[in-house]
Amino acid sequence: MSLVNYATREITCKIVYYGPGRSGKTTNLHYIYGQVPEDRKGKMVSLATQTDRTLFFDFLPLDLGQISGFTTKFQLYTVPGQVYYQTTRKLVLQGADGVVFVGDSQARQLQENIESMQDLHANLAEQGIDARQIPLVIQYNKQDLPSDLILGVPDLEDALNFWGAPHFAADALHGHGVFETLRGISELVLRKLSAGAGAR
Ligand SMILES: Nc1nc2c(ncn2[C@@H]2O[C@H](COP(=O)(O)OP(=O)(O)OP(=O)(O)O)[C@@H](O)[C@H]2O)c(=O)[nH]1
Ligand SMILES: [Mg+2]
Repeated sequence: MSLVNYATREITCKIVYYGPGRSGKTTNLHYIYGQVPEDRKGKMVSLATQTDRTLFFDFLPLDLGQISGFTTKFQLYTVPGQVYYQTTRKLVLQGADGVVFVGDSQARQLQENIESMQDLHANLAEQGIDARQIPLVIQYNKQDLPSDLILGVPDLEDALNFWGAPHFAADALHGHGVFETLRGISELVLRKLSAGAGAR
C-alpha cells in the first residue's frame, strides 16, 4: 500500500522480494546496497541467523529522487524463504505494492520454486489480492551455474510464469540482472500508481 503525501509531495512504495529458501533474495539487496550512492540509500537492516539465512526480513530504503514532482522512495524487503517461516512471510508481504519473485534456476530446486509461487498466491489471496493484479516480476537467479545444473529460461517460464509477468535472468552474486529486475518492478509499480492517481 503506497503512501502518497500530497503535502510534502512524497511517495513511498513497498517492494517485497519473495521466493524459496536460498534463491538469492538477500543477495539481490546486498548487491543493490553496494552499488547505490550513500545519499540515495538508508541503512540496510538484516535480521539473519548465524548461517546467514534470513530470520525475519531484510530492509533497504532507497531514494529514487524526483518523479513527476514527487520525492519517490522505495522500501525493499525480503522474506525468509524457509518453509517454516510462513507467519513471517505473511507479515512482510502485507501492504506490498509490488513483488519480485526470485526463483532458483537449479533443476533440483524446481519443486521448491513451484511451491513458493503457490505460497505467494495463497498469501496474497488471503490478503484479498489477486496475483494477476499486483505488480509482479520474476527473476530466474543463479544463471551463472553450470548449464547441466540449471534449467534454461524457457523451461522455468513454463513451470512458473502463468500470467506473462516480465521476467529477468540473473546472477545476483555478481550483479547481472539485479538492476534490470529492480527497474522492471519499479516501472510496474509507478505505472499502477499513476493510473490510480489519474482515476481520482
Ligand atoms: N552461484 C550463485 N550463487 C548465488 C546467487 N545468488 C545467491 N547465491 C548464493 O546462494 C546462497 C543463498 O543466498 P541468499 O541471498 O542468502 O538466499 P535467500 O533467498 O535470501 O535465502 P533465505 O533468506 O533463506 O530465504 C548464498 O550462498 C549466495 O551466495 C547467484 O546468482 N549465483
Ligand atoms: Mg535471505
